[in-house]
Amino acid sequence: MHLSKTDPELAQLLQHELIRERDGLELIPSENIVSPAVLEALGSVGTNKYSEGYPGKRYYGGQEFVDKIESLAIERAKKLFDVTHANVQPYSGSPANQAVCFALLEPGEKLMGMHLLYGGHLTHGWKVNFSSKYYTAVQYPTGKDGYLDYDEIGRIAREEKPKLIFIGATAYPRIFDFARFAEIAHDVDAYLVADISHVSGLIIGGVHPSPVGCADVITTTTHKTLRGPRGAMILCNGEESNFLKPPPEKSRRYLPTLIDRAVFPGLQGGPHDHQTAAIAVALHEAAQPEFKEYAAQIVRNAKSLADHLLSYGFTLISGGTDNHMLLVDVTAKGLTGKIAEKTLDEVGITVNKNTIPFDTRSPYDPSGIRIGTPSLTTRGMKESEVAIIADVINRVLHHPDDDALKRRCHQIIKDLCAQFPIYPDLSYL
Ligand code: DSN
Repeated sequence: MHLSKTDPELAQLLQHELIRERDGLELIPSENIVSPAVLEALGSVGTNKYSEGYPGKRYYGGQEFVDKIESLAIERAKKLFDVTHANVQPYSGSPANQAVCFALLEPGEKLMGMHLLYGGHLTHGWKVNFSSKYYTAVQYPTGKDGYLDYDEIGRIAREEKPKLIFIGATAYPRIFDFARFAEIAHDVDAYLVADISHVSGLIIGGVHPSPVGCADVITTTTHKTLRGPRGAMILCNGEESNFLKPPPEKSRRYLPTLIDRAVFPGLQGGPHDHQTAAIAVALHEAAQPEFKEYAAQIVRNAKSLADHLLSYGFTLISGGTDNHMLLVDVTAKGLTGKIAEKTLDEVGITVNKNTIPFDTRSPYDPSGIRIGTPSLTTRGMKESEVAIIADVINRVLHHPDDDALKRRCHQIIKDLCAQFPIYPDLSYL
């Protein structure tokens, strides 16, 4: 109401985005649809406050309620992930990983992570990112079969002796063997950092193993399978020392203080208190029994989509999925990732083009697309709806130039979305 009066131009744009999300299927695996409660907390008065520091240790006054909000988020995170320390202030996943590197490495020291073009993340050592500009980065690929090759990763680690090893990915459809990575890291005396951004909701839901007990530090965004607002958390175990001074030793023992001091004042200024409030709500939602069923259904839907696409002759990297995402090599169908993304967009299905392991094409027009099920599962869709979606994907990707077919398919997707509405009471006009 206020928005449409104050800024009708912006209100109109938000309304268009709302309708786009309502009428279409978001199948980008890193996206989700937050609850109205999370949305409300995110749009709250928390945005007005400055709170440099941590609960009980702030540099500004007026923190009596913000301290409680942040403490609630911290306690919920600790309980849900079974760790003794949680920092909920990182603005998002990249700053969270940056803070961990800042906490544990000196400039120029060596880190190792999964190669971006094989499914890894920018912040795990990609050549144009801070993680390789300010540190020495070594990258590991997947094996030819699309799976992580733990023997090869161990060999690279022994040869390169990194001080920090990242495990985690943006495009990896299989389970991570955290215990195996812990052995590798232990062998070379490296810190192991598990970036569970993509699978944190699956871990909470009990359908993916947890890295707790294997990794020294865990980072996660809060907006993917965890279904919260944009943001991130850093989780670890250890003792806290006096926050105002560097810990007496830079060791695993004082990880909590090393991490906290790296986030603030090392890297960030004031936390986004509205975001922290919304993270607290999302963690509360993720602690409910229904969330376990949600996580299990995400995986069932992804496996079902994989089975359908395989039956239609599509090539899936690693031959299927264990989690919420599929990586499809569309070149076998005479397409490129860019064409497939655009074609699906035209029928109301949003995916993203993605490189595949050993890709010979450029990231701007790679060989693959990434498809994920967190968002359609939030809408309540199950295997029978997945069958309809798979059929549409199959038909349009076999006939990307058939406009009449695309119009029919777009209507099928719109009708499907109308049966599983999102934010029915919301309007920006
Ligand atoms: N951009 C995120 C993703 O799509 O996986 C990773 O940061």
